[in-house]
Amino acid sequence: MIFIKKNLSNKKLLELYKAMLKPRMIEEKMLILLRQGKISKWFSGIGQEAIAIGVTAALKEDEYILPMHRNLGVFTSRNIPLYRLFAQWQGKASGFTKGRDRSFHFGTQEYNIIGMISHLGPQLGVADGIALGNLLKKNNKICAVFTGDGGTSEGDFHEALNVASVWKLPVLFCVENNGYGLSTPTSEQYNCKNLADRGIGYGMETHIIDGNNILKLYHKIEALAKSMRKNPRPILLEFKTFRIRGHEEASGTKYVSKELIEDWVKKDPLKNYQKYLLDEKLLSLDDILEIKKNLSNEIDENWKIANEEEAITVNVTNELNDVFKDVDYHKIKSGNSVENIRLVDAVSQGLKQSMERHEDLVIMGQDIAGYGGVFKITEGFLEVFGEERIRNTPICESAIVSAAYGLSVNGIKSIVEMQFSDFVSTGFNPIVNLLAKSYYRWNQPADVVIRMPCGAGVGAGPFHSQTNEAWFTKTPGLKVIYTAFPYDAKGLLATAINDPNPVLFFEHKGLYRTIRQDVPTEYYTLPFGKASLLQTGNNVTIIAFGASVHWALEVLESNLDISADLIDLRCLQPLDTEAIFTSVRKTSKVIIVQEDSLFGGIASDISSLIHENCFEFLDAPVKRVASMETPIPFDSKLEAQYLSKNKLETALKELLSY
Ligand SMILES: Cc1ncc(C[n+]2csc(CCOP(=O)(O)OP(=O)(O)O)c2C)c(N)n1
Repeated sequence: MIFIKKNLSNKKLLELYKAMLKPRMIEEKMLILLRQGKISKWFSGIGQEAIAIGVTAALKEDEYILPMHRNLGVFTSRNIPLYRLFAQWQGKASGFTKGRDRSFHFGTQEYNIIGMISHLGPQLGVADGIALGNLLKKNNKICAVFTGDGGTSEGDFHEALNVASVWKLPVLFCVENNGYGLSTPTSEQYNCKNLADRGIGYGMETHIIDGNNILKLYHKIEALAKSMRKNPRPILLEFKTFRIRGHEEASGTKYVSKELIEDWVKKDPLKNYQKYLLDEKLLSLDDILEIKKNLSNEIDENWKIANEEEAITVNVTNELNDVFKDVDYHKIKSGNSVENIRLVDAVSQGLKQSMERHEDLVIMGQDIAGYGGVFKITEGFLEVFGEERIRNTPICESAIVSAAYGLSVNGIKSIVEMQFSDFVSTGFNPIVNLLAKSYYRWNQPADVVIRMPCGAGVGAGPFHSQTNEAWFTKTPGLKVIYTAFPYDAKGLLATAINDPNPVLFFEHKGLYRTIRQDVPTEYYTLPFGKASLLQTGNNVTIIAFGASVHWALEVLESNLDISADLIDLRCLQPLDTEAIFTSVRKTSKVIIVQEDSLFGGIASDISSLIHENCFEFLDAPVKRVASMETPIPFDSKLEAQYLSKNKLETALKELLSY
């Protein structure tokens, strides 16, 4: 292996050596501790250290790095006290996740490191968001994100590269091609010559780098980083290296030929570099002993601290309190002037006023800029707020949701418009795994609102008419709002945007242009978790949300003899259980109507809550009314048959006569 020092000082050369030695020695210790059962799984990066060290050394300390599971060197290079890393691996309080997540699944704003979620790919979109934040702040910073060769097969990789290229985001995409993804060799992972070639398809600068030669690697990345800071753009780097140990320690390396491993052991980045330093007389054998002794002491002392730390205290309240970041809700009252507007106008007005209020708030979505969105909610926004804040996106929900999270990591609020709520399925993973779990895992808020135009009544068939709130209401960490009226939509949208937690904001598109109301013209907020009691009565409680509220109103209008409490939930998560229980205790009969099909919908959970909390007050079994157990069909007659709307009146009368 040939090393060329170019203009690097001897001090820098030695720093790079020590930086590579440190993770190597920590790993060697961890492998022993793993066998003793003192730490859980271990993903070895032995033989790949030069990449993490070279990249981290080339970036500035205040530039974000997004490492993967084999990049211990990123963490050690940022000088995280070792006892904190060790405590993290043991699930102790001095770690970074209060025992809630393992190994390298954490981030730390203190050290500008954003760790991975197990799903690998979303990491790349998060880097896009961080880089977008850097561009918007005009701070000339870049960021680096890692993935393995296996991870490049995920759609997220392709989406993230595409977005980065279209938006010219200063992201260094680092692919560590180490020959295997778990047991799968690269020949079964992809069918192109070099992974770097994939960048060409995205119009991106790419480089192939020897991942085991620290000096080549450092020189190259240092130069690229400088150039990216001046001329922001994404660059794809493929590092050729090899994973000489198993995927994780328990799984071994039976599927890899001994010869191949032996070949790569000869290319060990640390040993070869050490030899170079010895040959150049920059290092002596005594120096090595001394450096190793110091490192070994540091590791042992820190291990002792972590090992002696008590196990995490188990406390239910602590866990529940960390699902959401506390919100300091300020009610902002509306002025006196009102205007009679449609639901669609209320959403648009709410958005616009929040854009004025939060100067760096960004909206992202397909066709939302010049075109104004398919429902024209952001029409005219581009002219007022400019293309940096009103961002048309490529069709890639997953990368955009991940990027929204990255913006949040970088301190910027954002809103993502799903063109139709049905399409959220292709952005599902980052919502339920990245956004929803972030605060619980490492207290990093995901300050993102996802707008969800949903619902039936427009004859749009199985992929444009779903109401899919139940996909999210069951995931801890997400707030779910679903309004039926313009006044609520505008006020609750403002609250959703102020809230630092992830919010799914459902807007029923069948109501967009059919429901009007007097709505304050000025900005105002409404509190989450408060249902609204639309009508009061004594004989039955009707619980509804979204379009079903209007179905219930229609039924009550044509049956004036029915004395009912009508509750519009407005917020599904958090749910106003008090309003529900108070009403049920008064009326003793309850019907819950949802537009979604029955099984697994929120009506089922509300029904259970009522049974558990109000059983002795009930005069009849709780009735759920929901749509058919089929996908929602296109033809208007089929759609009408499918929808729960047509069953409500009969079910209500049956319940009343029970
Ligand atoms: C979406 C997803 N599928 C499967 C896995 C299981 N898994 C974890 S790591 C891994 C291999 C990753 O290979 P690569 O990206 O090449 O990284 P390496 O482990 O080689 O560093 C697999 C299959 C996962 N974590 N996430």
